[in-house]
Amino acid sequence: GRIVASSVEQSYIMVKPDGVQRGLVGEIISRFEKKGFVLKGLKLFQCPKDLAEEHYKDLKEKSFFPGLIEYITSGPVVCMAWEGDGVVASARKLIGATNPLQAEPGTIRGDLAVQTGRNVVHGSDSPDNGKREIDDKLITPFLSVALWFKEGELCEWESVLTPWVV
Ligand code: RTP
Repeated sequence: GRIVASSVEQSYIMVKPDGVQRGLVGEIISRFEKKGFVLKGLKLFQCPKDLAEEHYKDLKEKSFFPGLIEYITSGPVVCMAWEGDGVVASARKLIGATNPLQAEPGTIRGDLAVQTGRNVVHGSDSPDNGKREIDDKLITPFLSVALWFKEGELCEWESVLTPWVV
């Protein structure tokens, strides 16, 4: 297998350890499936400390950083690559505000969580970060530096949603 450079927007969505422990994996996947985005990568994964630190490096100076790293590495996460036009911004809306108490009902965090430090899911905050987190081949064609997926872990496939949804 190989990582196929995709011109379509992708968002890295991750069920955090609390979401896995609480049995919310199916519920969370279901929301992205029903919306009409296309799943290109999926795995259960124990995140090592150095990867958690790299993923959240912009938050390094925050007081909550050590607790955040401990949380993300405290048990397996579910790593997903979802594809579609506008998927990054749309996924942020489906996920809801960072603080689940401020997240609207109907969003994942609004429906399923109460604490910022246990907010069950991550979504890329920009298309460029989607590439950094899933598949960086478009930015650096000869060197894959994507954070969460390796060669052969993404599938290039045509969904039957095309052309009815996508
Ligand atoms: P994410 O990256 O996980 O999708 O979350 P986000 O964009 O909504 O929020 P961000 O500001 O990037 O923060 C990343 C994660 O750090 C934890 N956090 N804890 N205790 C706190 O005040 C605090 N603030 C943020 C959350 O798990 C948040 O999702």
